[in-house]
Amino acid sequence: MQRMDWSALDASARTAALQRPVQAVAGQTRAVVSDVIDDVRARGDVALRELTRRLDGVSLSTFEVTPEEFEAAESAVAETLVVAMRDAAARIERFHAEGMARAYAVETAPGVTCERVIRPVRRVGLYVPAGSAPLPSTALMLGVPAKLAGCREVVLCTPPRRDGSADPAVLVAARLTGVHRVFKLGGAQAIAAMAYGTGSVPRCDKLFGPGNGFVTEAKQQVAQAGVAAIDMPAGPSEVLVIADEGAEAAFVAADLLSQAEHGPDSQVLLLSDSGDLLDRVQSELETQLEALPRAGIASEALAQSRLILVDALEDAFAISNDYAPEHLILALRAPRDWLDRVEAAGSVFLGDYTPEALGDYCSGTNHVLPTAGAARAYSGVSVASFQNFVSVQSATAAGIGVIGGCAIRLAEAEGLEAHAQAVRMRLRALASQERAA
Ligand code: HSO
Ligand code: ZN
Repeated sequence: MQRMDWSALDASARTAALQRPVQAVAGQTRAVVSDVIDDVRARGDVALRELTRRLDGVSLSTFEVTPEEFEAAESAVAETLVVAMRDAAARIERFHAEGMARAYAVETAPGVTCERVIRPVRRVGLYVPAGSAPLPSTALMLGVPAKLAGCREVVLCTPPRRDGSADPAVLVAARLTGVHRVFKLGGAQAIAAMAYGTGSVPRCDKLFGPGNGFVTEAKQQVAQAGVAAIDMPAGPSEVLVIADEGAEAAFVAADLLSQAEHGPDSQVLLLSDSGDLLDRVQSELETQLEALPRAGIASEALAQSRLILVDALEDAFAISNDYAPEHLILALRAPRDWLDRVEAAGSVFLGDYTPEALGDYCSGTNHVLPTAGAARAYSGVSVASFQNFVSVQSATAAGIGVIGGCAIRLAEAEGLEAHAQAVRMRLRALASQERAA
């Protein structure tokens, strides 16, 4: 853990303190991913079989999860977990449904109506990682909004295990949310399959979900090629905690560790105006870390973490807004009073009893969030991520009579005569109809 005093740092030390670990997508990763994509594109399922054998160490003749496999998964998953997933899905649905955009219509001039109608993205591809830990919660976070949007075909890929099966909890979560088809495919090959389509995997219009460096790179490459849209560039998970003197050190440490255990490249920052709180958190981190099954991973992440002393909480918010964390925890005595100061963050957690883990799993908000500072301009996944907004307009004869002149003047200013003509022609037709009448 690196401990620093913000007021003692010069500008370049401050920049360095907020630097995320460079996601050096080595040129090699880029090349490997582009080879995989080309191969899947050219040889479809044959390539998928070879790649799955080589990269996941398992020979599969078919990839799609069968009804029998779903049933087996259902009996393999403990009832208590099924209940928890159902419970979580219901709250995620509640929150996301409430935030759905609505269609609307407004008369912008007499006889001119402008509308917005909403259509689901037709075919969407969800990626649920299973690398260091299978994440059934991610299947819920993607499956629920896809269902609310009404996507016609929801496809999900998750890597096969050595024995050729998929993680049963992921399958149960997928079924719970109404995902239509699940494929046992992982890595860049899964992304390529959903982007280009193969004999067995349908081509998807938009791809969603987190993944390792290869998955993220593959998403970026297919998006760049204009083959499929993607939700957002998703990097390693991160949390920034702002805590005051009165914060519970054990709680703060536990939150930092729950982020750190995600991966060695997880980002963990703590800002406080109390040196005493920082001391207490530091010692809590040491004790709690020892007892964690994933202590190895967490301690690697913690080595990169920073505990920063600030002169005043206002400074902490300024730093946080520059950093734009994926998760922002306000371990403050009056957290809501500070909310207006938050300009950029993926998801905010208020007070001592709102750990990030609640949002990760079951409070209702989404956990697929912008990382690496993308929160400055991107939002987390929502129902809108699975929808297209289409504008519709209609003008009556009276309507074009009211606003036609406006269009003609702008078209003339732009030197676009055909535009002006398209309007003038109608105005003339109306004038002659009127004369005839
Ligand atoms: N904190 C992760 C999501 C997650 N946590 C899944 C547990 N499971 C990124 O927001
Ligand atoms: Zn998490």
